[in-house]
Amino acid sequence: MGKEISLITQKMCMKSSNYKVLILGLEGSGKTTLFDRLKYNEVYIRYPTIGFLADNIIISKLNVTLWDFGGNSKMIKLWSKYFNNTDLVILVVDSTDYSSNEELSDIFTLLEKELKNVYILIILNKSDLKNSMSESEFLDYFHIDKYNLKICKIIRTSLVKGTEMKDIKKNIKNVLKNIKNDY
Ligand SMILES: Nc1nc2c(ncn2[C@@H]2O[C@H](COP(=O)(O)OP(=O)(O)OP(=O)(O)O)[C@@H](O)[C@H]2O)c(=O)[nH]1
Ligand SMILES: [Mg+2]
Repeated sequence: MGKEISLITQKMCMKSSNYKVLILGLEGSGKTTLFDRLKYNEVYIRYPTIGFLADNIIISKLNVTLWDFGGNSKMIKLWSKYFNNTDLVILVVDSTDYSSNEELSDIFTLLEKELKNVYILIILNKSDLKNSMSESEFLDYFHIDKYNLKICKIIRTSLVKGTEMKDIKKNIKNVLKNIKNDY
């Protein structure tokens, strides 16, 4: 009994001290731009990510290990090796990209299969560009309702301009705090 209580306490401490958040999405969608916004509140000129970046950051007083993966097809095949113990997925979508139907569909299928109990925050990025789709256009165009995904929120934003960052952080915090309360 004592041992069980101590294990539960350990688990609570672990959860409250560190959360694992993955940033996923196709190449060029803006994952590293989001990583930089969350870590530095700045954007930098970046090359396509080879492999991944991972760093500990504080989001609304929560300790988060943020993983930013390269979105090229070779790397996507390796993503699932890093899925263990994920608390939240942030999926970044280029809202001007109407041509990646198949690739995005593969990602939705992967998430549905490998991370079925994990919340997904969708960032509909590049809203500053004129052919950027709205949230409802996105839902229709990619037939999102056919996937069994735990989408907690869709936020349309321009990460280069830094719009909606407060809302993004608030939603990350809300999902993570609820995970802690599940124990
Ligand atoms: N216009 C516009 N460009 C953006 C926005 N967000 C990111 N970009 C640009 O899109 C390009 C790709 O951004 P990254 O953040 O490197 O994309 P990524 O998803 O990390 O790409 P990979 O690492 O190759 O998978 C860069 O030139 C960014 O400046 C945005 O909101 N609007
Ligand atoms: Mg990148």
